[in-house]
Amino acid sequence: MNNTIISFDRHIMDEQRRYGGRGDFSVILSQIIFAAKVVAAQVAHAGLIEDILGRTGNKNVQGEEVQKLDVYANNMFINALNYIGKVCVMASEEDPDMIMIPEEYPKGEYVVMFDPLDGSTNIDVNISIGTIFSIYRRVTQTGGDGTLEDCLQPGKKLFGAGYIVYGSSTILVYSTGNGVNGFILDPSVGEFVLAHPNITIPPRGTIYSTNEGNYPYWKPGTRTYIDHLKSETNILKKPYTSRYVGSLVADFHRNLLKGGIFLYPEDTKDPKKPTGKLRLLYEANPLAFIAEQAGGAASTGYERIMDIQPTALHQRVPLILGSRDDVKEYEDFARKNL
Ligand code: AHM
Ligand code: MG
Repeated sequence: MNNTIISFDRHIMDEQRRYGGRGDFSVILSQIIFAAKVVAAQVAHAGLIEDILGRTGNKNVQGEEVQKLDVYANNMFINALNYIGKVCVMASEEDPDMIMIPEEYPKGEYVVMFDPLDGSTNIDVNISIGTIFSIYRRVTQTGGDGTLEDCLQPGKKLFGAGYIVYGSSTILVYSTGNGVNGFILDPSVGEFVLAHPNITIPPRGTIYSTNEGNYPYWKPGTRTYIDHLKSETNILKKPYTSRYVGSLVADFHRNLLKGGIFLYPEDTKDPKKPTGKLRLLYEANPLAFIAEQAGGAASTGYERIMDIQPTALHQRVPLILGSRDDVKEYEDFARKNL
């Protein structure tokens, strides 16, 4: 029997030996892991701690209600990363502006962005939520504070990305551009251990995940596509299965392992400004990176997510994500828009 358990640290070290790389990056990842473990512990107790579960009454930059656990997670990730001397600037879905590194700490070579607690409307109903993170190399000069230019890089410049799902177990999935690996937090030893090596997403799935309540607001191409998936004339010759958790990380994670397509397409609720809901920097780009690394695809319906040049920190995009052939098929429907 082989007793070797591959811990996250060991995996990072193996990757560094195989592909080269600087220790800086593993320091950043270790800090993210530390914050994630603390958040996982808080999430597990959220039902018991009224103080954390209760709402703050504040609204976040998108005008949505912020719950205390979001604020807690946000602070946790900021405080785990701001003093290590490896990061020059951060940005979070929960903060309207860039998060600068305090004056007393050195500024590093990397930019870190995160959605500290994705799926926050699911916190108080005991459904999986998660954290999404992305890491870029800075493009401005070494030494000083990072700038907006460092934050507004297209996804194709990503250096690494990943997510954590706080669910029936805590799962970490990440990539540094050499494939995708998944780890489970073993609570008895407090370590993430390799559980899903070299994840690849099936090229075609049998699941679609979308908030179908938005059907009346969708463009004709999206409606026809979903009708097609539910028909017996699609490629499977039977209706796709519908699965929608409402936490992007959880929906994506399931589809990554089983194959499928996630859609938050543009809608016309505000006819003057048709748009998607999800954020390019904190949600779409990191998951697009993971999807592509696993052999899948990510698109707005019209263009590759990772090619988009961001223009604002909180820019929203339509997001179609998952199995390659399914995403491609959606693009065909979107283009015809019939
Ligand atoms: P959040 O980051 O504020 O939690 O919002 C993002 C979430 C995603 O996790 C999920 O895919 C989507 O919003 C669900 O939206 P809807 O309730 O409109 O279906
Ligand atoms: Mg989110």
